[in-house]
Amino acid sequence: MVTKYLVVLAKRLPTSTPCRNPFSPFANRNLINHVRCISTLREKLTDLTPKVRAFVEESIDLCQPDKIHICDGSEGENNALLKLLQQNSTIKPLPKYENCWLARTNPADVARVESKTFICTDRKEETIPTPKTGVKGALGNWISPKDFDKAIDERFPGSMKGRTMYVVPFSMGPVGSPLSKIGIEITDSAYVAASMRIMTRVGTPVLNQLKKHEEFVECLHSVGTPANGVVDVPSWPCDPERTIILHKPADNLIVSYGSGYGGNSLLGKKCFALRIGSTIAKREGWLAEHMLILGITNPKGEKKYIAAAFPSSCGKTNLAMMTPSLPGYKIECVGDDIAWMRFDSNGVLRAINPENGFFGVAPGTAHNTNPNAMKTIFKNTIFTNVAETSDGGVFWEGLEKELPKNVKITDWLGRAWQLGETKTPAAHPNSRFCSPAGQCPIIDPAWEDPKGVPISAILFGGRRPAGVPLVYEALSWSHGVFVGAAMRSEATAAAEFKGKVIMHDPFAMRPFFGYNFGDYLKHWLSMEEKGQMPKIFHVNWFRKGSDGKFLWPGFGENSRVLDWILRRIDGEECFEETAIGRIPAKGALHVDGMKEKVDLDQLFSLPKDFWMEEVEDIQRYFDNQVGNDLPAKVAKELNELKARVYKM
Ligand code: GTP
Ligand code: SPV
Ligand code: MN
Repeated sequence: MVTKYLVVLAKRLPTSTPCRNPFSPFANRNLINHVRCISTLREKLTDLTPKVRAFVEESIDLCQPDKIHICDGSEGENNALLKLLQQNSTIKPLPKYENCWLARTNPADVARVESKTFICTDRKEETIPTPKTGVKGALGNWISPKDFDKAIDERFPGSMKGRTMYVVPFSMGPVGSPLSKIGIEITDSAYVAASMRIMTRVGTPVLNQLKKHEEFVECLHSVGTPANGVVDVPSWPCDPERTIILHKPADNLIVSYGSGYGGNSLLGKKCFALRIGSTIAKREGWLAEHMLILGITNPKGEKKYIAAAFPSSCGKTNLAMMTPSLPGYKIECVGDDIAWMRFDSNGVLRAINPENGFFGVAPGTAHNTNPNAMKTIFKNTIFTNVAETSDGGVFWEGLEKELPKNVKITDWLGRAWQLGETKTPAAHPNSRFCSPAGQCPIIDPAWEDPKGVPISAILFGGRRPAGVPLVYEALSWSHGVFVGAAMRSEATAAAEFKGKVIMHDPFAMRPFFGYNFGDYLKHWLSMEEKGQMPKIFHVNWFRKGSDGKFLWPGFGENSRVLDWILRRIDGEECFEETAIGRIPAKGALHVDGMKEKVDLDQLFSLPKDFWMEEVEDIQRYFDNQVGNDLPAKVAKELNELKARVYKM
């Protein structure tokens, strides 16, 4: 069934065209007819600005879709997309909530695939540092221009046959803000079109903006079809074997094939806002980072903004929406995943959240951990790969205590699942909610301020089960840059890694660098010359005791750490010097009134043998992965840390 919203172009076709209904499912039966339809359509693309039109036409030539739909971003259009997705069984309604939907993917398409993500530059060294001979690089994947073209040639010709091509004009950041950037995503996935509408600002206002300034990032996406032509899961077509995600910074171009999931397909997010974004930021002198942005008001009514980089699935959404347990504090959310930061004319570092929604990890989200997320996600939300309850709701690990009595659960694979019985998880560990940011009850009043918000502190952090204290402060900007460079974290389900291995993830950007990490470090170091730099801290909510349990309760209690950080920003002498940086002085961390008794000695202990190994590991990592691209200042910071650790 074709609704009026899916035929915006057809309406404008003269009735005497050779193909009377180019949107009919049968229009493509006859190839000549099809070509005529498309060429007729082409004439009707005249509303588009020349560059957009050229991009759409090229994509039509390459992918040969049956239909084209230019997204206007309207409510009606969204309803039509959702209806179509239901007809195709890609989503089903969740009647327990308001306008909420459950999507189940092909089980082979559940997370980002870092091993198949490439950056294309003429020279390899522009993209990745040269690893030591015999060592495999782990700071991104490079592809040559020749292989880039080949990868496209092998996958895209005819990839949209029988499908609709959606043209999604989107703005990263408020439409028209000088800090915002525009993209056009061409996709054959209605799920992607519907999700992009939540995650970014889409539609006609963006096309109008392009009439003023025609610059945009070209994003081409196809879920593809396996080489043997067999689509395993018709409701979720994809081609996991041949999935590839390509970026060409020199052309502001992103090309993604084979996956419909998350960062692989919602191209505004990691591909544009981080990988292409970081290359634009380098050129223009600003920062595009994998960071949440929060506003925090202390009991005296003083408000500051903090940005924090934690690797995927390591707590950004939770911190950004936190309900502080410490009395008198208020947290407001600007963004939960990406920050674009630049200096204003007064030398103040200001950040915007380029996104418009949250693509958040579902498992672990509950009233006791993240009540603000719970108040955000039960309307106008697309859930993906969570479990389903017989009363038309959702379920995932962490919601056990909130489960109504007598409901039956169906897991993310569609199988019956029983609490306490079934051994496999009900929801996929990387299952997600996709919700409009404006629905968050604590969204910051300035979250769409085109000027951005002033940043007073930058936090780095990760999952470190041993050795790394709850919080420490860097000694200087360059020490802070070193701390970011030396970040490590336990692998999570957000990408294809298996097991709890501790991986290096500098700046939480390892999967998202758009250019050589050594140059990225130089860029960060150079920021100091441009304005007032925020203080840098490292936090770790995930240290474990000898019993294997977390030593720190986390979530709302993390406000106690933010309180100490704010006092440090204000210059309070509430710290103690250690070999690795400044930690709270005895009694300086406000732990009064905590429900759980916390072993602060363990939480802040700095075992010498652990740190001796840690500095050696960082040295090895820098030697193996960054080599000659490591800035001397960062090498010097490591040497100084080593010297301090040896003296511990
Ligand atoms: P991406 O969206 O992948 O970038 O992840 P994220 O960094 O936003 O992580 P998120 O806040 O979604 O948290 C991921 C998981 O970590 C969830 O299961 C959370 O419940 C859990 N988590 C978050 N904060 C804390 C914390 O302070 N302590 C503990 N123990 N777990 C936490
Ligand atoms: C992440 O992996 O850091 C995410 C999810 O935020 S995705 O959109 O899939 O990249
Ligand atoms: Mn993320």
